[in-house]
Amino acid sequence: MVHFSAEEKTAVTSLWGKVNVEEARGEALGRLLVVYHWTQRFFDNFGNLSSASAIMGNPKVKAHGKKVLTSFGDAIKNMDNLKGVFAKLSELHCDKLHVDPENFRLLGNVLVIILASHFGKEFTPGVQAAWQKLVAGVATALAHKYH
Ligand code: HEG
Repeated sequence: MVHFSAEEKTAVTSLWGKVNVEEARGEALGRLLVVYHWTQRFFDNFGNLSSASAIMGNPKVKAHGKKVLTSFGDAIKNMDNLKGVFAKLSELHCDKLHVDPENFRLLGNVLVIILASHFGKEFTPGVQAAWQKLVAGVATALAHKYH
């Protein structure tokens, strides 16, 4: 189980406090679908995903992106218990959605890139290290119930 120091927790929490989830909602999921286009196959009921601008403007991408980011926010409140936070979602993604867990890592890295571009100098190497650890922990926790 990953362990976060007090400094790492502060680094993650203080940056997350400045993220406007409503504004950023479709950004990470949308970019995942653009960059790693094969991930679109999980969202075949989402309508128009035919171009980068269609994806980024798609209301279903935004709505689902908000769910994913909100779920990240829950993780940030429970960094000592990521496996517990994601136990149910891990079962869902494995048994019902059949999402390859590699995609959780890709999404985490996309999120880190967005934070880096948004926060610039504030996203110091130390802050980045804490975030990379968090997204890796989330991906591991989401993959934990896979069989
Ligand atoms: Mg998943 C549903 C969280 C990555 C594909 N995802 C959900 C839901 C949450 C969630 C909270 C809603 C569950 C519910 O309705 O009960 N997802 C979540 C997180 C991450 C993630 C925190 C972070 C890494 N999901 C992810 C990835 C894919 C994916 C990488 C595919 C590439 N998720 C997926 C699909 C659904 C959910 C297909 C069902 C969407 C729907 O039809 O409503």
